[in-house]
Amino acid sequence: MNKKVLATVIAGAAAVMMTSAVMAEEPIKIGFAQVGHESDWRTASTKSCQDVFSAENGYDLSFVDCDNDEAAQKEAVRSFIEQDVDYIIIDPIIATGWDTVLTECDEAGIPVIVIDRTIDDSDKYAAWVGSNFKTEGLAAGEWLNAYATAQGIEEINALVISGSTGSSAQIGRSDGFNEVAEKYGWNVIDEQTGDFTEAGGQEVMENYCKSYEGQFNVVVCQNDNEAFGAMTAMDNAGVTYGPGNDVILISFDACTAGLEDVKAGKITADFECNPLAAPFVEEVIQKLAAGEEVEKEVYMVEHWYALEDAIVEFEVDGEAQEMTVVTDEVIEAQY
Ligand code: GZL
Repeated sequence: MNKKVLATVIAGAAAVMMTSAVMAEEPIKIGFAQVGHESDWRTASTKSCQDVFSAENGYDLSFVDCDNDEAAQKEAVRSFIEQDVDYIIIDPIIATGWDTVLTECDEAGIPVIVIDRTIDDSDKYAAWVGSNFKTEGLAAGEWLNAYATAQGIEEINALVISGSTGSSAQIGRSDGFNEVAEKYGWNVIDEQTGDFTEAGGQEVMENYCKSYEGQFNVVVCQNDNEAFGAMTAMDNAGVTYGPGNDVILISFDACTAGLEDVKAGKITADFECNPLAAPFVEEVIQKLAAGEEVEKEVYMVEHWYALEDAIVEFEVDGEAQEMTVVTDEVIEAQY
């Protein structure tokens, strides 16, 4: 069952469960402080929440797009406390600086659910639903080792375009990939942030093409939108990428447009980060409402994508990894 269908089924089931609540009670008030609107991934994440926490499903959603501004995000959370919402959802722009405002939520008796990125300096929240970003980074590194070996590529000279500095997605993906790079003695020439945006990816790649002309054979973009920008910059600089070309291009997120670039032979491997977490957040809220225990951490299921020729066997932490061949059907079913 593909992601969209699964999310719909879960949302539908939840809607049925909530309908009775809707018939009986006031809408459940939810405050959601979203990172921003920087990427296709973010758009899908926002839609997932707005689809699930809708008026028809018995919710009153206060949504704030914090535009990648940490101060605005804290302000949004405090506004939810003033509105006396029933639950607060936070996708934390960066992983630290949260204990004070989470203490205020706690004192106001408002449960907080963290979605997607993590909060690393406080545990004053009911649950977190998201991805293991370090696993994503490790998978990208171990895949690269297996693929390069299969291709007879002996030397790896990599450039990294990282995500928003200090976000757990950037920290995890960098830590994972760099751990593998060290293990195999690769040369990671440079790592600069593209802030998870297409413009950021293009700007960094333009600088890389000037500073490191002819010195690199791998580019790692920590999300698809950065990869789109990097491809524009490489096109303009006459650098070819994709299987059999100058550069192996690796990306994360595996959004629909990213998988289209895999199928077109531009991105060689795309490591998914699943944005459709809202149905699982709703399950947490329903359990909290029923006074039930909730898991502190809920991990999303994710896949690693490539074309047939780039499907190789590799392990992460001793566990064999499955890869998914990108086809039109896979693209159609993606978020
Ligand atoms: C990861 C998420 C990241 C995506 C980017 O879970 O926080 O932020 O990888 C998005 O596309 O900008």
